[in-house]
Formats: sequence, structure tokens, C-alpha cells
Amino acid sequence: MLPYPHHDIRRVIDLCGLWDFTFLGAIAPEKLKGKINFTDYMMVPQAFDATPAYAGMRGLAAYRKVLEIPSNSAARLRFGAVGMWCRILVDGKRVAEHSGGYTEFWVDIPKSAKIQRELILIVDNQFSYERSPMQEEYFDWYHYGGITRPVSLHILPDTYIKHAVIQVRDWRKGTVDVRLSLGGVNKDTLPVQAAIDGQIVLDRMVAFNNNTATLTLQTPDPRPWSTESPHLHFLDLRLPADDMRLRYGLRKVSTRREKILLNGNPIKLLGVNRHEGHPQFGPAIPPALMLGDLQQLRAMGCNFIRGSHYPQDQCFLDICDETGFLVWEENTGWQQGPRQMSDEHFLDAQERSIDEMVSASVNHPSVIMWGILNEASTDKPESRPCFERLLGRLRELDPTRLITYADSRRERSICLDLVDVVSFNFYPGWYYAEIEDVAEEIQRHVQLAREKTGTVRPFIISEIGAAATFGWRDGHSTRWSEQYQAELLKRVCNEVAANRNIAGLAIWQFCDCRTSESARKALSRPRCFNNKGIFDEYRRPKQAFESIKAAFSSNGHSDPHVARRRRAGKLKN
Ligand code: ADA
Repeated sequence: MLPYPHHDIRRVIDLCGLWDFTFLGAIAPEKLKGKINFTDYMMVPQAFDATPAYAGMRGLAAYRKVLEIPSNSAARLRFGAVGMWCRILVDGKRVAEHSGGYTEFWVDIPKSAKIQRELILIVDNQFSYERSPMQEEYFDWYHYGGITRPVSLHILPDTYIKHAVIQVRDWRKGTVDVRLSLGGVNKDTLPVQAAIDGQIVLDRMVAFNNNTATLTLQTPDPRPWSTESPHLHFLDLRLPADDMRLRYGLRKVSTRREKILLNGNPIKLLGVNRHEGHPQFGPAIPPALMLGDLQQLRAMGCNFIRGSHYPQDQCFLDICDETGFLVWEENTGWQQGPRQMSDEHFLDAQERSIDEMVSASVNHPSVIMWGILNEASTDKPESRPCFERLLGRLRELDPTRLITYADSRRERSICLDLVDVVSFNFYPGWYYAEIEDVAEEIQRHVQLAREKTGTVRPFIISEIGAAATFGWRDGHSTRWSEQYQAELLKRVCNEVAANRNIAGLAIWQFCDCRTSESARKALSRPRCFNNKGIFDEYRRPKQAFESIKAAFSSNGHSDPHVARRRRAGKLKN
């Protein structure tokens, strides 16, 4: 699902739809022998283990599709995401393997005189540290399997546009740097044409060094991107035989003491953590539902989403670009300890995944922050080099965005000086202390963030919340009741809105989500769901929805879109 066509000249074949499918059982890929018998069908995108026929199954599954590629032509496949590990075969030959269920990756198809080509994917959703070191069973969300995001086939000329990164150099004047990378046959020079919003801004021979050139372009009629007015510009790049269309927003993210600034103005981030999950689709959320989620958030007065705890669907980020939401985009991780932090195999997988995340998401104006490794053991000496390496990689890939990570070790953490924004996860009134202590605990953490870094920098509450069983409205207002959750979150929102030293809030969490079925987890997770959602898993609001909305609007943080339309005279009070 693309919100706008990415190519006019290049032939792109959408491979979403029905694929041949078979579930092979709980075996290791090395044990797979002989010809695969395809006995069923599966929709792409979809998590196969979210369908009633294969619900909860773990093992290997095979997917097949016949492709048509012009004889001896270059071609590449783009996979939005495959959970969790996959091997890709073309005409029976292994061409690639990929691990990590939430990032986009590309696969080159070997040239052939044959037109019809058989594509087979062996997909594994079994927990295997060897194959999928970034996803482990103990995590507090359910790891689905299958081709969970869209797939497309790109038929390519000999030299083609591989990637283009747009960096805003001056958001007021509309100057942008475009780093253009070529794929296929090397070229030292090539004619390039660039148009912005339909006006040609460059048309000349361009010299490429190692297949890369940086073009500085001027937006003819620059309009800034903001949460209230998320204006997007279109860039069309043309080579003699290929093209690419990209969108960008003219905006700048920076910090000044305890504030996060968007285009020079302080902005308070108010929002939620959101898992990509639904009982019937797993992480393959239909675009209509993505928009529905954002509409609910907007109604509550939110402007911010932390994509917990993995890179988000590109379609979701596209909708955030268009609707003016701000996003914390985070690489996959959950409470890893010293064992993983000091393991090269794990670090390599993290680094590859960070590269893929940045490559796919770098042009989204909605993404203002990168994060890694939720709640890792940041108090252990093994973690410091790991955080230095991975955060360093992020800074190297993208110096224009803020860097953070969600820290739960707080007092004991030894990594907090490495970030631009200090973010703490803590649960007063749920895992410790009482509901009456919420405001004071928040204030204590603001102070703690300053003491730990010895400097004043923005502070975000990256997780806070309480569980409520949908529909359990109990006169006693105990923990697990909707009333308790609503009251706790009201106190959180009021304190955050009133406290000038807090730059942002991401409530845990947008909606209930399926989680690990291990006995250890299940006993504190009724139904094997994490029930701290403001909505249940079908997006039915709990009482907290109204209390958050009331708290944000009474503090002047009402829906920016409503405010804009009101100012424009389109709505009465
Ligand atoms: C942690 C974690 C979340 C979730 C939450 C909870 O802070 O980061 O993923 O597990 O706790 O519900 O306890």
C-alpha cells in the first residue's frame, strides 16, 4: 500500500495477494529435504499464525509465487518484513537469507534467459538464537511468522537508482541535500533530472563517486512541515532509464536545555507506545486500521508515538507524515542482558537491523528520534561498549535526528550520557508505590535524569501505565479495573502537562497486545495479553480514553488539527 506512486518509468509489480503456502512443522531448515508440496494458500501480507487455521503454530512454512521477468533483465525484490527468519530461493537456488522480523530488505534476482521464475520463501517463526538473535520468547509481545508486510518486484535497467536520502539543510529556505546511490553497472557520469513539486530544479550530467553523488537542491515554493500543518514536498529523480519519487518535509528537530524543538519552537510530545498487533492480523495491520489508530490518538490530543519495540511499517510512517504525528522509531530489542550485549553475533544482527531501519525510514519527516534496545541491562559494564557502538552507528548514519533509548535501570544506569534525550520507563502505582505517589514519582525522575547526566537535557517518560481488563468496571476501583487505570493515567497526564521540565510522554500502551505464552509471563498477563492498553486489542476504548482526553484538553493540549480548523473558522467551539 503506497500513499503515492514511487515510480513512473520503472516497472514495479505488486506481489501482495494470494501465494501458495504450506506449513512444514517444527523442524530446522537444515532438516528440510526434497520437493515441497504446496497444500494451501496464504494472503500476503498476513501473519500465517494469526489465521484461524494456523493460530499459534511455530515451525517452518513455505511460500511460493511464480514471477515473470523479461529475459536477462536485472530485477530486485523488496520485502517489507518477514517474521522472523527466511531463506529465499529462486528456481530452486538459494539467493539470500534474512533475519529480523520488522525491517525492509531487498534481494537481487540472478539474471536468466527464462521468463517464468519460481520464487520460494522458507519462513521460520521458531525461536532460535542462532538464526533470529534479536527475537526471544521471553519478550512481552507475541512474535508472529510470515510475510507480514508488502512485497514487490522491481524490473530494472542496467544502472538504476538504488537509494536516495534527503537531508534538509535549511528548512526555512527549502534547501535539501539528496544523496543519490546507484545500483547495477557502475557509471562515472550520468544525466540526472530532478523536479520538485513538478518544477525541474536540476537537469545536467552528474559525476558519481563509488556510485554515489550528492545533489543540493532548492525547493521552489518551500512550506514547512509541522504537526499542525504537515506539508509534504515531492521530489522526482530521473535517470535515462529509471526514476524514483520521494516525499520530504521541511522541518528541523533540535534541543535547547530541557526542551525538544520543532522548527525552533518548543514542542511537548504527548502520546503512547504502540505495538503493531491485532488478534486477526498479527503485525500485518491493514492501512485502514492504522489510520483508525491515529484518529483515536488525535481525538485524545496526542501528537506522538513511540514505535515499541521495533521498526514500524512504512505505510504507518507514511500516514504519520501525512497527518503530522511525531515518531520515535526504535530498533528491535527487549530487556537484553550482558550475555547478548557482549556477543558479536547479537551485535552484528543489531547493527544490520539498524542499517535497514535507517535506510527505510530516513526520509520520513514524522520520524524525529531513533532508539535502540528497550530496557537493556544498562547498569552492567558489558552494556556500555554495546550502546556506544550501536548509538554511534545511528549518529553516523543520521546526524539530523535525536538519539535516545528507554532506560529502566535509571539510578544504576551507566549509559545515559550517550543520548540527546533521557527516557525512563517506570510504573508507579502499578509495579511499585501507590496511585497517590504518581506525581511525586514523576518529579523525582525528572530530577534523577538531571543528576545522572550532570546536564540539562530533554526528559521523556517513555513508559508508564496500569493494566485494566476491558469491561471490568468495579465499584472498588482496584488494580485491573478500568477506573483504576483511568485515574492513574489522569494523574500522569495532568502532571506531564503541568511540568515544564518534561519534554514528552509515551503512555504504556495504545492497545492491549498478545504476549508470550510462557508460564512465567502468563501468570501476570491474563489471557496471555499485556492488558495495559487504553483500548483493548479490537480498539474498543476503556475509561482511560476519556480521562486522557479530558486531561490533555484541560491543560491546553487539545487536538492540533481541531485547533487549526477552529482557527480557520471551520468549526465552532
Ligand atoms: C516494560 C516493557 C514493556 C512492557 C511493560 C509492562 O517496561 O518495556 O514492553 O513489558 O514493561 O507492561 O510491564
